[in-house]
Amino acid sequence: MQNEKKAWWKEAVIYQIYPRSFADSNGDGIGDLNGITEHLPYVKELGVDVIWLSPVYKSPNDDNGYDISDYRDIMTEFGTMDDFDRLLKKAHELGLKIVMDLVVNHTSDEHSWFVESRKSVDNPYRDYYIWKEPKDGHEPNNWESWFSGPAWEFDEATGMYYLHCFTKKQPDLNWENPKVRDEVFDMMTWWCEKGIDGFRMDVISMISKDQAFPDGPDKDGIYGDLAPSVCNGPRVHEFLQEMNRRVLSKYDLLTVGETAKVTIEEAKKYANSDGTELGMVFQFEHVDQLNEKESVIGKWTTAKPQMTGVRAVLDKWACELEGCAWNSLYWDNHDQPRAVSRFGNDAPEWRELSAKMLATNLHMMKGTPYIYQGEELGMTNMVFESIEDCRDVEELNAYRQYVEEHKMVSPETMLACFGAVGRDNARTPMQWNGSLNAGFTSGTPWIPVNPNYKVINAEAALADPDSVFYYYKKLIALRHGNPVIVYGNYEPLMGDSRTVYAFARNYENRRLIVACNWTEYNQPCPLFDGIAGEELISNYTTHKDGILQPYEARAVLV
Ligand code: TEU
Ligand code: CA
Repeated sequence: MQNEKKAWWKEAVIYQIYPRSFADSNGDGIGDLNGITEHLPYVKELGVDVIWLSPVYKSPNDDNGYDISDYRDIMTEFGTMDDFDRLLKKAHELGLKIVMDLVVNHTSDEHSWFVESRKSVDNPYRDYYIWKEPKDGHEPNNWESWFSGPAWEFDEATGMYYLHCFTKKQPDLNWENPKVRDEVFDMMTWWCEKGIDGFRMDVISMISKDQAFPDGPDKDGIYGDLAPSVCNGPRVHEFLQEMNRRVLSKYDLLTVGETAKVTIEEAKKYANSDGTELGMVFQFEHVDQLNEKESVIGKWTTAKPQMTGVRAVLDKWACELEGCAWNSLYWDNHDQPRAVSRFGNDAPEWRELSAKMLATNLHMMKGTPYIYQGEELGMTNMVFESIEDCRDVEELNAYRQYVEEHKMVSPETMLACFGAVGRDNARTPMQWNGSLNAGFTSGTPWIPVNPNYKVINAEAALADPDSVFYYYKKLIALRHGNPVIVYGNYEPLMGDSRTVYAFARNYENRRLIVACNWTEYNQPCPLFDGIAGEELISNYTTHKDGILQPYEARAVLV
């Protein structure tokens, strides 16, 4: 039997808020801090423990706040530091913790450090960023930025290139420079002293670069892949251990690393149970899973993932981290399409059933679950009629590169891919009620509202005891009341089934059996036959012997 170390963040459920799309309090069409504060009772009603706020810092919004120009100030559109302090206080009064997004792989090009850095080669801030001489009059290497185009930008002032793994308005910080680390750790301490409860660390696996800066393997026939030289780099664990010693270990924080390209072997270091680095990491394998014939180009596809592939990944992570590192669990976030559309079935007759099935599957697993705003309503993907409907810089750049410049993909195909896996699916406004703009704003929303808001919205969900919302609420309460769900070890079941995802959790003589039918047909499932146990939750009120009904999910404690 496992003897897992206990921690509050292992027992917690996290709710992610994307402030720009959550609630607009002043009618400018952009969600803001006061909008969040007003809706805290809604979050409390759901029963989660922690709110993770996507970035709220000062930013010119090239990448919706993931490009920070001042770490100690609030984005003008979102409000003021007083608004933030009020939000934090109100949240704490309600017993909700607040986890901040920490974006320190890069800053905005409008951050004062970069404004200085680009001025001259001997500026004191020059080495805060990564500058290279041109190579044969070109970029220093063949790397493609994560968001299309070269990862290097030429700067006239000094005739050199700077590295930007993301957009050219997101120059990468040079973590080799001890002054950069001092600045970051001071800033983190400043937020901790304010009383925040943790950090979600943006692309923290990318802070240490291979200092040889070699060309990467061909990526899309145009550029090379930077990931091998940038993700899980040579000094990343050393840097995180230093961060842990100097900041994290001094507070009782939830820390989760967003670790692009993390492997199990690396995760065991990042999230090691001795606690020398981070509490847990987000892995990407179950959302990045694509075989070559399914990819239109790069990440872009319209193919839906198969349950068997998703299960293989999640089971592997659950089993291999058992006892040595803590897992995080998620179906979606602000970078991913909507869970029910991607993994379930968003047709009206199956949407709620399949959303509940997916929720059961994830929330009964081992690890800390994350819920992305609107997931608890079963919000769905969007249909993008034209590129005019899209806002995400990743989508806009991909469209320019693949459709307009290289003519590799037709506009129709590209838009279909955006509708399937684009980040804007998650960023359409939160659907509060059936009134104009889903009750998100009285003005013009910065991104179109999903037209299905009249049916799918929080007001309707709160009025329906059978809603997806109350199902999530029950799952969260079950986790809080049953240590087997938090600490029980993980045991895959029915590995031969192509349709039913099943597993058990074992803890102190209790055994929890979970089975989820990922299809719209009856499927065989013998697990509950002749078992006398307590049904903790199901999305059906009656069951049939030996089968699971369409999208049926059950969790039974024996
Ligand atoms: O995302 C990093 C990351 O790995 C994602 O780029 C992901 O692979 C991609 O969005 C899928 O399309 C983080 C943030 O979550 C994202 O919103 C930012 O744009 C990015 O870093 C840069 O800060
Ligand atoms: Ca606003």
